[in-house]
Amino acid sequence: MSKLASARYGKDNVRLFKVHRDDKTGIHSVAEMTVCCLLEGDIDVSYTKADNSVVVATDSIKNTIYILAKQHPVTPPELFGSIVGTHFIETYKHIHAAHVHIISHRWTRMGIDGKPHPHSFLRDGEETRDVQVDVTEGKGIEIASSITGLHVLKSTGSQFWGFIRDEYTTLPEVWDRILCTQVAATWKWKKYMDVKEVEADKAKFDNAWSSARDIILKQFAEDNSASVQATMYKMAQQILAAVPQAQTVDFTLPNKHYFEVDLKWHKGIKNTGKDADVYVPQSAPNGLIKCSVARSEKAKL
Ligand code: AZA
Repeated sequence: MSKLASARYGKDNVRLFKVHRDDKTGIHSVAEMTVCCLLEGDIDVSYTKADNSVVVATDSIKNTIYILAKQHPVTPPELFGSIVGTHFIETYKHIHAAHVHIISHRWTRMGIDGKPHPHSFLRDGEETRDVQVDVTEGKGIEIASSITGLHVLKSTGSQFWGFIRDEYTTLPEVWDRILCTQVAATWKWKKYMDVKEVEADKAKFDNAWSSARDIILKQFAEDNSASVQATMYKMAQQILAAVPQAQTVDFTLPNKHYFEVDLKWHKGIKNTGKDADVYVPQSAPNGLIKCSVARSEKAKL
């Protein structure tokens, strides 16, 4: 015997671009997104009895996303995700939860002759701003905001020593190394009751994103890092301090290794330790360091 333990379905990779044109100033703003919207509810019979009468077609889900993008602002993505999710649970009685994931792609305004250009943008990196919005009937709206794919490197100001040395250890201790990672950071917001409450916090989402990004970059650059672990913990603590509504901050940092290459076999060239300036970037394997930092009980009071 078997039973359907859980099910959700919807449309993934819905590509969306919206231009906002300010007719008075002639300044345009653009937003490009990739949206995934998955629904949950009384939909079991579509799996177990081949009964499609409960199915909002994934094509209709896609159409709805475009219509809502026409009718509402798509930024900040935390608000647009809440609008999309709430639409589905309010429109279909048998849909009880909607899970919306939005990836916002970078289009940074060009600076031309030292001035911000009104309608030209560049893709300066593959970093994205992501949100996960979970809207559940009777339970409100849960939002997690993320910075993903922020690729950073420093050529000094990073050490790694004092770790366990035993019969499995070959890694030398270092007091100066290259540190490179691709930041994925997520901060979870307090629960919201409805879209109105999310809308009231509208400005906070953009501010939190730029504060978190600034903190990550400043801490990465300025910390004399004892390890990826120690540096990421400092970043998370500072984000919690800067964003009072954030409940937790999660980090995932790959340690993208750059190894020295010993060249003494060629005419005794010195390229190790203090003489190293040519390195081999390693594609695999890499360290992977994660943490979740929450407010302590005392701090919550
Ligand atoms: N953390 C680091 O920062 N660097 C490392 C580790 C680690 O856990 N292990 N090897 N190199």
